[in-house]
Amino acid sequence: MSDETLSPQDIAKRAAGVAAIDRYVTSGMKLGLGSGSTSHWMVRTLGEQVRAGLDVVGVPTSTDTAEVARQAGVPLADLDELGELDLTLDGADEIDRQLRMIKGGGACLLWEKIVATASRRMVALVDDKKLVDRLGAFPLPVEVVRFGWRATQRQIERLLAAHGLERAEITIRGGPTTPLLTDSGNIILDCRLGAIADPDGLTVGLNTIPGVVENGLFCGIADAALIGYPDGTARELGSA
Ligand code: A5P
Repeated sequence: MSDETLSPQDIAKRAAGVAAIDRYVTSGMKLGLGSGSTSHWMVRTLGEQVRAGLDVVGVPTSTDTAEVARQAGVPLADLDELGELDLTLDGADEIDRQLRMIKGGGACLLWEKIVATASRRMVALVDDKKLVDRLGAFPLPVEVVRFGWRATQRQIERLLAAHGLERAEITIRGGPTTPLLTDSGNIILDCRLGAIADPDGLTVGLNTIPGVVENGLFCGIADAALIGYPDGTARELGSA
C-alpha cells in the first residue's frame, strides 16, 4: 500500500508492525500473532521474511489473523502443540506508561490474553495515539457468556460502582438482537468508563463475576511497547 492511501495513523501502525520483526524476531522462534490492523502489518512482514528463509511458527490470536498469516505464508500451529511461546507481538487500543493496556477493540481479547500469557515475552505494537496517561477513554470490552448476560451486566455495574464508576454506560456490541459473537461464541459488553483509577484491581474484580469470561484490561503482561509514529519511525517503551 502506498503512503498516499494511508492516514498518518496508519503509517504509524505500519511503522510499529514492520519494525517489530527486525527488532524482536529471530529464526527458530515460536510466536504469538496478534490481531488488528497493526498486528496484520507485522504478520505480512513476517511472511516476507519467511519467504526469505526465516524459520518461525506462529499461533494466531483470531480467525482473522489466521487467514492473514495463511495468505502471507507464515506457518501456523496449535498453541497446545507448541507449549510455551518465545514471544507474542500484538496491538492494543490504549496503553499507559506502566504498559497496562485496554485490548479487545477487535473482539479478540480472550485468545489474545491466553496467547500473551503463554509467552515468555510480550511486546505491544501501537501507534502513538494509543499512548495515554490514564486508561479508560476507550470503552473497556468484557467478554461474557450469552446465558444470563443481563444478570452478568448488572453484576458488572455493581462492581464498577464500587470502583467509583457508577456513571458507566454499558452496551452489547452489535446490539441485543444481533450481538457480535467472538471466536469462542461469546458476546462483548463495551463499558464506557472515562477513566480507570485502578486497572489492576478492576481486572481481578471483573474476572470473579460469574458469566464474565475475560476482560480487556491487560495488566502486568507486556514487557515493552513498540510505538510507531507518522514519520515512519518506531521507538521502544520499556525493555523486551
Ligand atoms: C483486537 O481485539 C485488539 O485487541 C487489537 O489488538 C486492537 O484493537 C488494536 O487494533 P489496531 O491495531 O487495528 O488499532
